[in-house]
Amino acid sequence: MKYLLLFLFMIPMLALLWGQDANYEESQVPAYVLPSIFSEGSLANRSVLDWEKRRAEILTYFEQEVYGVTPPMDFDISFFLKDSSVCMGGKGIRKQVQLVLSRADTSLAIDLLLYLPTGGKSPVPAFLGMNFHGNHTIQADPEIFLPSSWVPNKEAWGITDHIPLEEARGASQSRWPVEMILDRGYALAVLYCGDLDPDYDDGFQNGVHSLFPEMHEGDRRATAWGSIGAWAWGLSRAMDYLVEDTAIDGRRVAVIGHSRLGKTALWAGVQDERFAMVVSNNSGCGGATLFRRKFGETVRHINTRFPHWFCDNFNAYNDQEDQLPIDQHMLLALIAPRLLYVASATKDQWADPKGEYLATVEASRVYSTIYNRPGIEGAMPDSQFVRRGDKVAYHLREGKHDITAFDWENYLNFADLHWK
Ligand code: GTR
Repeated sequence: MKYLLLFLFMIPMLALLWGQDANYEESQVPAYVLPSIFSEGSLANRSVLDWEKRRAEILTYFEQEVYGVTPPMDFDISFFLKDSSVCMGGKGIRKQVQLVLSRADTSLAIDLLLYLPTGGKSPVPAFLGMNFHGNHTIQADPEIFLPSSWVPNKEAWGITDHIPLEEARGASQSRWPVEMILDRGYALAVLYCGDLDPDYDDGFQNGVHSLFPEMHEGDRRATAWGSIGAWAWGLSRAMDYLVEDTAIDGRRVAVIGHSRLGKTALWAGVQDERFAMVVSNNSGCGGATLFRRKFGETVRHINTRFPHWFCDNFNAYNDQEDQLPIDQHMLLALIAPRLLYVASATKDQWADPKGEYLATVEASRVYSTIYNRPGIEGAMPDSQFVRRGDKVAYHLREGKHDITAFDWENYLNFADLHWK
């Protein structure tokens, strides 16, 4: 009897955890009012200066209420080139660089894997992104270093005790079309997110959080950075290296991410204006979609399953989305006037493709009104489409939650329009 009661009590909790209580009906989306990009009045007649002032205020809301505060730049960083070899039949150079971050007597090592195209003009533009399981998963190449950090278990790859295995080499290669990227004249740089912060809730003891323990102490706890903040910080540290590498054009670097790492790419791109282009692939809740639509994953779902992704203050918005001082169209707007690309997939309803589209349309008003660069507008078609403004683009791909060659081709086409 006792167990039966416990079981009955747990059913709603499990439904919440697995998102079975999520809304997937457009007719059930509540009426909502988005916070306006300017606190008072419309966008018309605002200058770039007005926007820059407002931009700083909005950025503070995201720090204080959503992702947490990033620590100041008081740490040391050094780079060690551990490998430089010709690869892919001469099409590319593979470099592996270790980034060592240190502060007081603590340090953290991160592996950056970089592919440079050969034969074209140098320096080249680059895409920088993070992977979920280790750099060795992006190509079936025995020379890529296995991570020395914690990796998520994955039965399909035989990983059961958080230790990376040889068998996973190339397991995610469909997500990283290295050869196509090189053929198009771009470099690709990747990092493993777990090198920065293992993706589980340990009260912020491990990863880069251990270098900045004071961020989680006393009054600062509620606004301390979570894992998304730590991963985003890692992308900026990779950028510290890329701007030093003379083979890369530091003014043409795109930061890209899929899913939780798409949320991360957006937050990195917002904070670090060295990124000239920001690509969000199926980033969903806490990424490009609007919280207030409560379609698919909601604030409560995400905070329940991933309590370590955002700052503690964000918990106050579980089922209280309308109380948020921001919504995600404002996050996207903070990328302006740099290049912004948001992409969704038809079968990825958990990430709310329509919310991602609407947020992009709203954000693109900053591009069109403040910067005089045509944005994107119009109703959203039901099936696959690509829509480009001048500096903002969006596409909906047929298929599931993933990043595919179709997605990459469109990101490269958009980058070509501006950079080639
Ligand atoms: C899901 C999560 C999403 C998305 C995804 C991913 O479980 O609910 O917000 O980030 O994981 O990263 O694959």
